[in-house]
Amino acid sequence: MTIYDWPTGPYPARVRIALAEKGLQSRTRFERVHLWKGEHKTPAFRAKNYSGTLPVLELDDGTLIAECTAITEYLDTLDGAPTLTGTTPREKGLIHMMTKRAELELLDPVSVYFHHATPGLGPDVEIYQNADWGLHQRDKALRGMHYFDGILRTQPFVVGETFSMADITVIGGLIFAGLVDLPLPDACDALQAWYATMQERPSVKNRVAMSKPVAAAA
Ligand code: GTS
Repeated sequence: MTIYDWPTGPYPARVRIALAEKGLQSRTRFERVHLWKGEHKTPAFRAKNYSGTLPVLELDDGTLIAECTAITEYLDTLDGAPTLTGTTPREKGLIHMMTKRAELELLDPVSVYFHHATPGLGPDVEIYQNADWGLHQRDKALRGMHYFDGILRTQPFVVGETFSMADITVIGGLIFAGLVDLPLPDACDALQAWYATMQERPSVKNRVAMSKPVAAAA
């Protein structure tokens, strides 16, 4: 299977982390789509993903799956043994809810802040910007950090006792926040401690290097 992405992108990071957690790297090839050149907005790429965003998974039969949640669910059930999206109906419901909440309250607002209230991907790609909206979303993201800090004060992971897609989504939000110099508030010490632990996971640590070409044998 092929992943179309940009190695340092926060949304691509979510799928890279999921691939590593599932041990699926060796079955995956990466195709780089140059975000800063706007390659994700070309008609050719939009034919793969109408939304013009990364990442996109292409299966060997040509099936295209966009959206990090959809790709993660596909990868997680590929071997029939889900570890990231829950096994019981209760777990599945909670993980889906908290993943969506992490997108709505943290990751997507940071992304809107980047695209609207900073130069974003540059004038050729950012054809419409609204700085007020971007700053409003930055404040929403900061409130989201306080929310997840509260969650992580009483439990080791975003959904209880087990690492899941919801943790990966919060990690994506904090990766993006780091890239746009949006520091975690001092008061969010539980979130800071959790993130420090998450960054030690091999899946998180090695996510960018995952797609580096292997040097040819001499
Ligand atoms: N809802 C989508 C998903 O979950 O896959 C959002 C994907 C998304 O926004 N991806 C970013 C993108 O394509 C990639 S990155 O910013 O994390 O690298 N952004 C480019 C743009 O122009 O919106």
